[in-house]
Amino acid sequence: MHRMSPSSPADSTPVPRVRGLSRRHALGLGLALGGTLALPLPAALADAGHGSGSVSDLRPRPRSVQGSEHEVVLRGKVTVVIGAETDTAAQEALAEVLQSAGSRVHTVVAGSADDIVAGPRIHLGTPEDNPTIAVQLEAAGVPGPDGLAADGYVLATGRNRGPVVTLAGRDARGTYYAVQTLRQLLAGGWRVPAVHVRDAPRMEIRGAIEGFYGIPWSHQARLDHFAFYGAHKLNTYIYTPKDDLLLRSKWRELYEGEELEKLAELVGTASAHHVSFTYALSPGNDITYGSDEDFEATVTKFEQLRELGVTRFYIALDDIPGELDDADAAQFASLAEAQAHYLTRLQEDYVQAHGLEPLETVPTHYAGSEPSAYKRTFGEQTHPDVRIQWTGEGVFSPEVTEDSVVRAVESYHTDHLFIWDNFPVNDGRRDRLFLNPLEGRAPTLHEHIAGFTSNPMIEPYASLIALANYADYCWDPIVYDAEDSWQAVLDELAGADEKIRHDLRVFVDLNLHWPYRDGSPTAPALSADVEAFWAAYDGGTDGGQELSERLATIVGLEDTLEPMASPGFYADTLPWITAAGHWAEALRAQLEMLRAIVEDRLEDASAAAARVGQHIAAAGEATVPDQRADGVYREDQIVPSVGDGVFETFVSRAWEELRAVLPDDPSLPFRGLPATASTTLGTYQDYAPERMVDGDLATMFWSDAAPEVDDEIRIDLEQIHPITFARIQMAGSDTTAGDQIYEGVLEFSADGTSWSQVGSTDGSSVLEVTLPEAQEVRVARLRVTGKNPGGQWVQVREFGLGETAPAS
Ligand code: 14T
Repeated sequence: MHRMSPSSPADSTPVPRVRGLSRRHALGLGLALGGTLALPLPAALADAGHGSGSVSDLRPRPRSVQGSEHEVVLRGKVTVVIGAETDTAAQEALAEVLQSAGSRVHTVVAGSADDIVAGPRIHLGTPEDNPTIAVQLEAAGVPGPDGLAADGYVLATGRNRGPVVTLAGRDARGTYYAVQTLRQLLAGGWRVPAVHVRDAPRMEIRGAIEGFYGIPWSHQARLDHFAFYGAHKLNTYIYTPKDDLLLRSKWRELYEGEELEKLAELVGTASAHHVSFTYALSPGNDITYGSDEDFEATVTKFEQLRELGVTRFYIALDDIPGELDDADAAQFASLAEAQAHYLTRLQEDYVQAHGLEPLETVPTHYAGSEPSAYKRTFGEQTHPDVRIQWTGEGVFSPEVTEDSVVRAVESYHTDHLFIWDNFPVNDGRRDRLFLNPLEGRAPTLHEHIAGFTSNPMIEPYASLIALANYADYCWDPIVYDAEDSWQAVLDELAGADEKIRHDLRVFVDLNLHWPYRDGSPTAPALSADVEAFWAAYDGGTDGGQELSERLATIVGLEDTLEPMASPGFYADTLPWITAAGHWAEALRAQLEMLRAIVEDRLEDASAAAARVGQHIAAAGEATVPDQRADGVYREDQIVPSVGDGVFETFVSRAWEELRAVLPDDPSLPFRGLPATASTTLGTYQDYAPERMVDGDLATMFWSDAAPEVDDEIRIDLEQIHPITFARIQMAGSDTTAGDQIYEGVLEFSADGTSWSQVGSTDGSSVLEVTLPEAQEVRVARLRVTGKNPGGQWVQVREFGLGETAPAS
């Protein structure tokens, strides 16, 4: 009999790493497992024949796994022994697992006459709801789950008048999680390895908050998410999409008809996967915190949800006015005081009165750990049971450190802080997917906070990568290994096929840059191949085979990824997959062009160059849908950004190679005369004005506000030239309007004083003017004559003047 290790999941000490020891050796030492790759199991078990899974494949990694003496083969008829009150979700999940292992399930209630039967048995339940659990654990010599944290469980294999698997939950959810671990151990096969798993999470709250702006997730996506959360041991989903009007602008109105039916199904399905559905209302835009009517309106709304089975409620106070209305100003000294009054009243008179779970909230000032009057009043005056969310040092937090969390807990005067993590949310960069792993959260945060909810992307299935990372991190941050967790979920989404697994990684590589973290990598695998190519090119050696192969793979992704295991991931990411294919085609044409240049076949170079433009134009098509404040869903609004800028930079450099040998080639992108740039607009971050005249379409000027009438962008040629052509390329692409000047006039001047108008904007992102005859010009400006319709800012990729118009 193997003894339980001293480092049971109840204590928080990291278990010793056993990496480097052979599995047999580690088994001999009887070490407990801390979720490292090396496991103290006989290799035969870890490698698991007969189509079964192995302990090293378990995610989240269990806190402790020990070898036991007997594996259990679940073939033919399997008897499941439950208690009268054993969790039904766990029962159903177990029946499904056994059926897909090919077994016939026979369920008996403990205490009935046919308790003892021939063949393999599974005892399922908590020690409280199923009396056979304690008996079986005793026989196996394994301590029960009572000492574990909430959601914990024990899984033990052994023999007791026949082969037995005991699935013992600390509570109903723990029972369900024991089944999830069994499912992973079987992995579609029918052998349960000889193990005792003793497992519990280090964080109590683990999940997602659908809290972004933009197209809310579909009903089906939410249902699919709940199944995924159950399988990955995530227990929380907070419903608060910013563009569900009945949550924010029309928060006092009740749900009706189909909307209500859908919510009912969400609540039921969440609970069938042991996901706690939390309903988060955002009344802050027009509420009077001290008003009885608004309190009643809140309660009436919550009651509608409580009738559907919701037991967890939340008030979201982010992104609302910082001032009180007149009625509140007469009653309260500050916003924090007014909010605390409202929250406390809800907690005491509604939540506690109905025996619900503690109220949750996100304050109006939800970022930064430094003390403030707001945070102090909010924390001190809100009922101490209320759970408070916080986003880290910034709205987006590249790092969340232990020091920062400790300070935040103090500043908010709360014992119940948990993190609203703005990762991988992309509502501020809707052209991007963030497929990089969750990183930068300290391994000790569970000592100070209750947990994490991830604010995901507008694309639900593309967000599953990050969510699996959160599942693993929150379960045990001490052993969380971002790379390992990320690789595991990529394989899960890809499925078993090796080619699909490989190709999915080729795609994911193109979507790794997270702009909120300095030094975040840009398409690292593609970049390495591009660098190797240029090194060989510059060195005059043969090279670029890897790049060619990678580009061929990227061109094929639309087909090769189609049968991947997660069709939702494929559908969500298809605009980016397709755009990547177009970029790869453009680069392939340029590789041909470069080869022809090197071999001095200039006609061939020119012919290859002529094919590039169409692919770049195709990559610039707006194919991503969007939804803005008007609540209307529209197809084809946004140009997907893929490749983290690496494609664009390659293209610019390749054109320079062609320009060096064929300066007048008609395929060359127009390039303005050398000029300096300036503007009356402010500059966002380091998107400086000179980027409009650097000849690089991959870089741009970006204003830090919407333009006013008479604002301008200007270029100066430093001397007079005869000019017949001008082009201004604004927004993110030549084909789709975006951040740009919507109403403006293009004016030329020879002296910077007297101006003549030569053109005006028409709402598209590119303004081109060809004059019938040359004009003497030193300075050109685009001057704003009217407001931008949606208050958009201004981006300018290039602003150029030419003595002659480009050929095409
Ligand atoms: F309450 C929060 F913790 C929070 O993050 N609120 C919003 C959230 O809905 C949004 O998805 C997220 C990411 O864009 O940021 C918050 O909203 C913002 C943040 C800004 F920095 C809205 C405008 C901003 F300028």
